[in-house]
Order: sequence, then structure tokens, then C-alpha cells
Amino acid sequence: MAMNGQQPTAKPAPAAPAPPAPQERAAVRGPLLYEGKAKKAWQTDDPELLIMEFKDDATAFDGQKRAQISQKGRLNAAISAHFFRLLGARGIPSHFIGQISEREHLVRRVQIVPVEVVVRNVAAGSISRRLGLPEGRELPFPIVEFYYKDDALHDPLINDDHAVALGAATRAELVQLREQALAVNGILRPYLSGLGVILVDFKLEFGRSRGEILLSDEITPDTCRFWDVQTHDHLDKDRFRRDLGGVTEAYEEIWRRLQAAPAAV
Ligand code: AIR
Ligand code: ASP
Repeated sequence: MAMNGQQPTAKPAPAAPAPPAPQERAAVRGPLLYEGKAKKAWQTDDPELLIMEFKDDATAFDGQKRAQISQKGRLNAAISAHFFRLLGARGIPSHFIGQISEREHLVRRVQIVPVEVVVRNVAAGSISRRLGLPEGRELPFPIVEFYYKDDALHDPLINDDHAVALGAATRAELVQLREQALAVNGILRPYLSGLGVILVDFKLEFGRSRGEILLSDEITPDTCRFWDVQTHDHLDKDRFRRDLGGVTEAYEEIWRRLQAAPAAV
């Protein structure tokens, strides 16, 4: 409608399309770089960027137990993107650039530090077996553990000296891994608590990129223990590991609760 009495002679020119965001320009799948137990990584036309695809495959106990979990790839891609956005908004640097499809993240290519960092708030799993702490006992403070990422050795628990002697990380990097992991815990634990979820423990991986340490990999019910605050129901991969049934439903429940609480504040 003309605003000033003149007849419009032509439709207003459509606004020039915004230049594509870097992720959209680069998000062209190249050759498969790596296939892991739960994810695939694809090269892109930008050597700095990879596409990470979340699969429905699940394994446990070093791959001895295997299954397809319906919808897991889609749910994990959504859940992990949500956590990486939340953490990014709170100043945690990560490899995550964006979610580009239902199952795919565009990520910065990093060199993975072969140290898995576990943070525990409540005793469960291997710490309960190793130290005789009953499952469900709250720990007096968050405990950080390092595991050497080596399938043939079954990812053994290591200390700082082991990690440095193995050449897995430098002392300075270990300090950063620890600090970043505790910072992640300091953000996720209260956030999840607000959603009625106890963050029992979780595993993080980090990568090196241009001299920086970036949080990498995924944060999902595959890599965290989530318990419902009321019932202590397991809303995570322990449902698969322990044959509890309702695996997809548990992952869906986590995704449902996360959607109720925006990632970027
Ligand atoms: N984890 C460790 N390695 C692989 C994974 N996903 C995660 C588990 C759990 C935490 O690390 O999912 O949340 C501690 O595992 P565990 O078996 O040492 O008690
Ligand atoms: N360690 C992984 C897990 O149980 C997967 C595996 O062992 O195959 O979460």
C-alpha cells in the first residue's frame, strides 16, 4: 500500500539475501574422516571445519554390547547442541559452531587430547565399584578424574604424572582441563537441578585448536548420568548398559525438559 498518495510503480525490491553464515557456506560433506561407536566425522570444504553426525548405534563395555537405539542420534544431536549453546553463552569455549541438520553439528576441527575428563557429584558406576561408595551417595565436593583415551587399554584411570609421562597432555593443559571441567559442572549442575535432574557425573573431551583448548565431542545421556530428582530414575545410557528398558523414552524426557529452559540467557 502506497503511504504517500503515489501509486506504487513496482513491488519493492526484495531485500538482498543475507550473505550465508560461514557455517552454511562450509557445510558441504566431504570424505568420511572417522567413524566411532556413536558418531561419524566428515571433512568439509573448509579444512578447519568438520561435520559430526550422531548415530543411533550404542555400545557399552568396550563395544561388547551393541544395539541400535531408535531416535538416539536425533535426540543426542539436539541435546548436545543445547548444552554447547548454554555453555558457550556462559563463556566456555568449544568446538561447536552450529547444528546444521537433525543429526549433524558443524564443529571446529581439533586435535583431541587423549584424556577423558570425568566429573562426579554423586557416587555411581566405576567409583562405587572401585572405592566401595554406595551408589547415590553425594560426594563432599566434585571429584575430577582423568582417563587415558585408549581402547586397547580400556581407557584406564590415570593421574597427572601418568598423563604427562605418556605425552597425553602437558601439566598446563591438565590444569585447564580440570578448571574447564569444573566450570562446566558449575553451570550444568544448577541448570539441570532447576529441571528436576541430578547431574550425577559426566565425561568430557577436549581438543587443541590454534593453541587453545576447546571443549569438544558431545554432552548427552550417552556421556552423563542424569537422575530424576524425585524418583532417582536413570535418564541416561545406564538404561541400556543395565538393561532397564525405556532408553529412547529417557533420552526424550531429557530433551523435553531442556526445551522448557532456554539455552541462551
Ligand atoms: N563415560 C565415561 N566413559 C564413557 C562415558 N560415557 C561417562 C559415563 C558416566 C561417567 O563417564 O557415561 O557418566 C562415569 O562413568 P564410569 O563408568 O566411570 O562410572
Ligand atoms: N565406554 C562407552 C560407554 O559405556 C562405550 C563402550 O564402552 O563401548 O559409555
